[in-house]
Amino acid sequence: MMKKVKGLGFILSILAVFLLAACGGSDDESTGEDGETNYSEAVDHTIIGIEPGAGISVATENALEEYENLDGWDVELSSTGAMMSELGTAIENEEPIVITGWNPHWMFALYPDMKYLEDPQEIYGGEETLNSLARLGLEDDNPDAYQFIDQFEWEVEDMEEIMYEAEETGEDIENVAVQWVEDNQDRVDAWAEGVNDGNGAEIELASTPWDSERASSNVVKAAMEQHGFEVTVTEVDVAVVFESVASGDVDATLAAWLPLTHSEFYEANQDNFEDLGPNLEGARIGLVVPEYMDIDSIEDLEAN
Ligand code: PBE
Repeated sequence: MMKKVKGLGFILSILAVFLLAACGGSDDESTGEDGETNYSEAVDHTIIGIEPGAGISVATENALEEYENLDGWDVELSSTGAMMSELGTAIENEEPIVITGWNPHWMFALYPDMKYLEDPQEIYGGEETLNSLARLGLEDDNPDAYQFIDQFEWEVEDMEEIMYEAEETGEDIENVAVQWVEDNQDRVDAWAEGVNDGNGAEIELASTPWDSERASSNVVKAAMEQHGFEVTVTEVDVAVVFESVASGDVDATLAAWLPLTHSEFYEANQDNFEDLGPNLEGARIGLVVPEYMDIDSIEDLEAN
């Protein structure tokens, strides 16, 4: 009898070992019982963002407040370069990641299998335009420079072509922009239509350090310099871009993402600059994930 009980105990303990192994088989706590990945746990309830102060960073902080299902989430703000390198590592290992993404940028050219998460609360707005702003008085002081900047317009694909090439070749964006102007002379000529030679007039453009704005500013610089203007591009924080156009410290900027991304800076300064309208249409910002993540909406993420 004793022996029998012992035997049963032995069998039970073997069973227990198997059961434990089966349940705890995965040391990845983000895999649920049904084998489905809990992406929110897998990414540690963290969105990988870019520089603090960027419009998209401000929007993401709003998203964390407005979406109930993002309760207990954080956004890691550091730099665009750091975010891109985390994205690269995640994609290489097919791991989940949630980033702040936008177009125009080379991220979708390099990693085409990514998607924007639906944003039912429209925290990230819809289609954005990139607008040119001029300081008050530029039209009177230098109507030709004003007209050139006003006539500058191009497409998402143009900007992304420059950004992607700079990324792929390691060449400085400024040089790629100069080359683009040489290769697209017909486009550039349209911006100069009816504009008199600048006769050495100095023009200062405020830009941000993001590749998108480095591309547009350096394209316009190269194009205006073909027409006798002396153009300086000054890279500053995005808040300072708006302030410096409003104060008249610089002549213009091509870098205003509207109506949402830079709305805060726009509204704070809007009586003190002239909005020349879009130089690019079809821009977008939002939360972006790799296609292999089986979710479609920000609301598919789970609170912590
Ligand atoms: N961006 C790119 C900027 C504008 C240019 C989307 C990262 C932002 O302020 O969010």
